[in-house]
Amino acid sequence: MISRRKLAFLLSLILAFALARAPCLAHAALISASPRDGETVPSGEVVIQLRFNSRIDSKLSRLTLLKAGDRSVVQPLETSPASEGLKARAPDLPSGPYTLEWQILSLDGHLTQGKLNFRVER
Ligand SMILES: [Cu+2]
Repeated sequence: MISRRKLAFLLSLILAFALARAPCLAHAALISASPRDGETVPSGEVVIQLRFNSRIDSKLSRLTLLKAGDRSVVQPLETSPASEGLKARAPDLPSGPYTLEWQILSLDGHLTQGKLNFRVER
């Protein structure tokens, strides 16, 4: 028969393990994006909107828009909080391929990042 002390130790191990893993279930994953990856949008102002599956810290999250060919930063994007996500406006984008890189801090303190490509055409 297993002693109480051993049982308590085992239970605390299991609990510690569960707690250590739990926060990682909550970090932010992209659930929708506008423009979508691979989308072609008309030239002019492009409104960028990303939504995640959990709440994020919008002050410590950032979006970077790059010209896909030479990877030059188009301009610093001003982001504003949207519902569980981020919003930004890129005024007057000329035609061409672009890459949007995002780096998000979720409220559990984990950083996630990713990117998507879209095209601007007149
Ligand atoms: Cu996490």
